[in-house]
Amino acid sequence: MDKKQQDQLKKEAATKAAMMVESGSVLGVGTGSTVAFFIDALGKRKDEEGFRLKHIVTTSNRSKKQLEGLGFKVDELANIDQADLTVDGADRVDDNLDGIKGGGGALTLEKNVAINSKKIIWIVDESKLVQQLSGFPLPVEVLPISCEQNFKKFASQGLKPKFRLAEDGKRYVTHYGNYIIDLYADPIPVPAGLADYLDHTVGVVEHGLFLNMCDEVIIAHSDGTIEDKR
Ligand code: ABF
Repeated sequence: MDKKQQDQLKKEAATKAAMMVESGSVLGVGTGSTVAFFIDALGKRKDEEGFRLKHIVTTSNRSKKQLEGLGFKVDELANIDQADLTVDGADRVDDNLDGIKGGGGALTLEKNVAINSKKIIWIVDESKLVQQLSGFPLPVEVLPISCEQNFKKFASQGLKPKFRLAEDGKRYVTHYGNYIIDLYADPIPVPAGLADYLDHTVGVVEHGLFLNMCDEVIIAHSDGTIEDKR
């Protein structure tokens, strides 16, 4: 599938999700190229008679800028109680609707928005679907103060860690001033076990395993069909 075809699939999934947003609701908007198409489609809904959103929160400055460019006012997560619906992308989704997210480095805010959402929809093209979470390194946001120790721990566990690098070749620094260690152990045999290990590792801020969180995945298939998986 070439990029043009993949973009078309992303756009189709994104447009379907945009039509599911209820006027007057509190909306969470994620990050990524598929979500960028979702934001464009949301912008078209602004022209609908009476369509308005009570609040919008988002998971990255990139999405915030795109939303504001379309005339939407974006709030901070701390200023709302819960989102009625959050629409986001994902790097991999398995048969249980568990996912790997954070390829774009926004995993910490993504998970904080997700956990404070009544409903979560992921929008993906079929290339993201896997039977077992695999095929994509697992991002782990770590505090700089103990990153070397944690790197060694991950290596000793056979998790094949690599510090994520920015374009200048230096360590990528997240919005919160932390580093990201990507774990290349593949596949992830027991996602819940690894998530529990990471959740209890001092110095880990957040990781990209989003388990038992997603309610529905809208999948655009290369045969032109759009699948709603719940
Ligand atoms: C975001 O969606 C990230 O978690 C993930 O990296 C990204 C995938 O975006 P794309 O649609 O560009 O593949 O939420």
